[in-house]
Amino acid sequence: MGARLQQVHPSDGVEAVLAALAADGGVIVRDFVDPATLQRFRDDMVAHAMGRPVGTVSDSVAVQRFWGGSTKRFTRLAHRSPSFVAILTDPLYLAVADAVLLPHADDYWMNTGQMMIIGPGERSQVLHRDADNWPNMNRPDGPEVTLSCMFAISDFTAEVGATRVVPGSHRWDDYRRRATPDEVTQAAMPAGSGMIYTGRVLHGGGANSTVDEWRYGMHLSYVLGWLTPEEAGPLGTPWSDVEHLSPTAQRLLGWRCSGVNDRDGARLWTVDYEDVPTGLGLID
Ligand SMILES: O=C(O)CCC(=O)C(=O)O
Ligand SMILES: [Fe+2]
Repeated sequence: MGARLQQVHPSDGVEAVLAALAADGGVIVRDFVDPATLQRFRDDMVAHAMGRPVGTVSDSVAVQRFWGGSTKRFTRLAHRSPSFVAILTDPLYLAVADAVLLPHADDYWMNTGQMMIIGPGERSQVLHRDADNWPNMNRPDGPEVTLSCMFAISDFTAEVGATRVVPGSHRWDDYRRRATPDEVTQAAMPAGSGMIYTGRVLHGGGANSTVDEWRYGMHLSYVLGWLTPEEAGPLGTPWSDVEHLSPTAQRLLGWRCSGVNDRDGARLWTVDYEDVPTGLGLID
């Protein structure tokens, strides 16, 4: 039998997600986002994607290849859609992140929330591990540093570029090894599903062989609180965007400092920012 990912439902509970994640490095959660939130978020993303260019402004050929020449990407999702925060603070996703990341840090925060809208004609992305962002962290005996989910905002099919995944590759002894074609599967799933995956599993965007369909994917990842996230959260989501949000959402978006549970008094990511009420901002 070829490579495949397991599928679970939120009602199966966090233990079912963790078991599949431990075995395969990735797991599809069906009906992850409720239909009303999905509809509102998709409408906001379609509006933002309109008129946006494909590709990247970077001069680096490596970045251009990774980014995709026919793919639209953008971040600042909490700023662009009020519906984003419900997904960011989803109780099941946070329970999985607690189990995977809290053994290695007092807290974690958003790494990035990024739309990955793969357009017609896009080639498949290089297979990679997201923990590559942090040098020396991506190794077989390394700690879990990041947890990601690729949410299907539109239906993910093989033709439209569903994420390619190599189940079990997080458990390989040698991370330099390349996957053989029969070890690769695709996270085909209906809109509203999400594929949760560890930073140590090989994966990459799929090729879009359609002539006129765009794959709306939303990558949302968390990273240990003592590592620098990919996205500069507070620069993209000003205080006026987050002041009415819960402390959890503020922390995930980088508006609270890291290490607050650490009894030795250490703090990371502090600032003395006068527009933020004392006790609520980064100094808390
Ligand atoms: O678009 C996808 O399905 C995955 C993209 C990805 O893994 C990345 O850009 O890091
Ligand atoms: Fe990735």
